Amino acid sequence: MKTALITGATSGIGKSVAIEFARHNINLILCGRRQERLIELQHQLNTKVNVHTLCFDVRDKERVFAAIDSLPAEFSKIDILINNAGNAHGMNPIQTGNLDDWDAMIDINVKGLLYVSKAVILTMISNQSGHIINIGSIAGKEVYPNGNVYCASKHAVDAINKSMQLDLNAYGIKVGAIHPGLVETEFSNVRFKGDDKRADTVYHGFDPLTPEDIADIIAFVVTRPYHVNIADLIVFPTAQASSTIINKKV
Ligand code: NDP
Ligand code: 8X3
Repeated sequence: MKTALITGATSGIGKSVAIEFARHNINLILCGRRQERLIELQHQLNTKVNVHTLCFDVRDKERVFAAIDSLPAEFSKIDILINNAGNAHGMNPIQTGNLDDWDAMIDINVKGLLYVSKAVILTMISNQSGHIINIGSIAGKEVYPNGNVYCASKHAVDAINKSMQLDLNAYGIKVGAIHPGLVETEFSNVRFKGDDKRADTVYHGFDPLTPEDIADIIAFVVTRPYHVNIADLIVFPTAQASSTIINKKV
């Protein structure tokens, strides 16, 4: 049986990937900061597969390496890494952007992804195998008004994904990115700092993607034969044509 480490497994896309992977008999290392949610999901899934939880903030590099070092032997061979933890914080024009929001997006979406990857890649290299999936975004392929630093962080994920493909090619490690458009999760609640009414309007008037849609695609990606690597994939809801062109019915 394979083992997957999923960051951001307490909510949204990461949580749905955990549930979908359990259906595919993939053992799970669930990561996030909200311990109670990790434990709840562990209880939900551990009748199907082995589940271990790691509670850490991806910004804290010592904690990242210590957490991955602490894995019990049966979880220490990580076959699949889902680099999913991340969020947008705020949505302002560049001239009025909040510096703490900028730090959060760069520190979590970019540096956090790098720390976790480094810790896991070392073991993948010694195993000469592994599969890394980086969750980018359509915001990593284009920019939109007031998206500035979030878009920059996801453009960085796109570049890191491509760089990993080059650097890890010699080790038999698969690397690919999934770039979703609008997925209804807690993403906009976080972006708008708990203004749930504003968050809801993002997904009004059309059928957004669900986190289960993305999990279904990720399960397909990780179950391809070894010689097949899905390297870069943009996924939109049908109503979406770009970050700003959405066919809303209201
Ligand atoms: P959610 O807000 O529902 O989930 C975000 C997850 O990231 C949570 O599990 C959260 O866990 C974790 N996380 C956030 N900050 C940290 C941190 N500092 N340390 C550790 N974990 C952290 O949003 P989504 O599921 O939508 O987002 C998942 C990924 O998908 C993100 O990278 C996002 O950018 C990307 N994405 C989302 C889209 C969308 O429309 N929703 C579209 C395209 C990409 P906890 O708070 O417990 O730490
Ligand atoms: C999340 C999608 O369009 O809000 O990455 O940036 S968007």
